[in-house]
Amino acid sequence: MTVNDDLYEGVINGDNEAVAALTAQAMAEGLRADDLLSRVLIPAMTEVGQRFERQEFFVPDMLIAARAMQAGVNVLRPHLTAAGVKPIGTVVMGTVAGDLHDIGKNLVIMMLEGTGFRVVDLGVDVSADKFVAAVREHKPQLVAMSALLTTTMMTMKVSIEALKKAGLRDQVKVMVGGAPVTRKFADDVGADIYGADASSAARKAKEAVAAL
Ligand code: B1M
Repeated sequence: MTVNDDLYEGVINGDNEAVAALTAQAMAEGLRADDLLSRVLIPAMTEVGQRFERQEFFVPDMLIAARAMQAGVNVLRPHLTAAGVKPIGTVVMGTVAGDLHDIGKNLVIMMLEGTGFRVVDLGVDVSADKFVAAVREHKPQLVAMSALLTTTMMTMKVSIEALKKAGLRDQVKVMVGGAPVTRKFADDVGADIYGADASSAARKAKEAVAAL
């Protein structure tokens, strides 16, 4: 078993302490933070989802795996975010109404911060009204919406329509992403940017803001 194998198993088994220690060990051995995320931690969560679908795992198992993943992500955070750099723009980000999944959102935030954005994190279960109020208050260049459920992704359209109704849509770019979201869906709901994963989301956000 390698450190990566132990880490993968640690996430699946929800072993917070082992995941934090093994992530730190892997970093000390010279592994890259983004590689650990994309090759070990995220695939472990994918396996958790597959076990849930096969009814081998239940909601509490997903929850403890999510906490373990977060323990690893917390170790990686300083390696993924840029400190003390003048912001290249402001992003308001949240997981949409009815949706409580926040691991992907938090990773996208870390990558956006690492790219130089100031990010206002609205948390989870963010209503259209809350997105509108945050745009009025923080005057971001970009609004970023995450959804993990097929039942909640349509609220992205509701939030985009609310921005239009408030007369704010022309002032911001809108980026959408999350496991069920596709490029076509992003176009259909009237988003400007589709983010397939955290690093491409940050890259596309930077390009979009540079083009303003
Ligand atoms: Co949930 N859950 N869950 N869950 N959960 C899924 C999403 C599911 C696919 C599992 C499955 O059946 N295989 C399934 C959804 C099915 C569907 O809609 N078709 C599901 C379900 C059904 C549910 C409940 C309904 C279960 C129940 O109660 N019966 C319930 C719903 C609660 C709610 O939200 N109202 C529920 C609850 C939970 C927990 C609370 C237990 C927990 C979440 C804990 C937390 O987030 N703090 C949980 C978990 C952990 C999962 C899985 C296993 C893992 C999600 C995750 O964190 N992945 C998930 C299965 C899976 O996805 N494999 C599942 C890792 C994360 C890094 O990936 O979030 O996709 P992801 O983010 C990626 C990209 O998508 C992208 O970048 C990230 C990194 O590259 N990205 C963006 C994300 N947002 C972006 C935004 C962008 C750009 C890119 O721009 C704005």
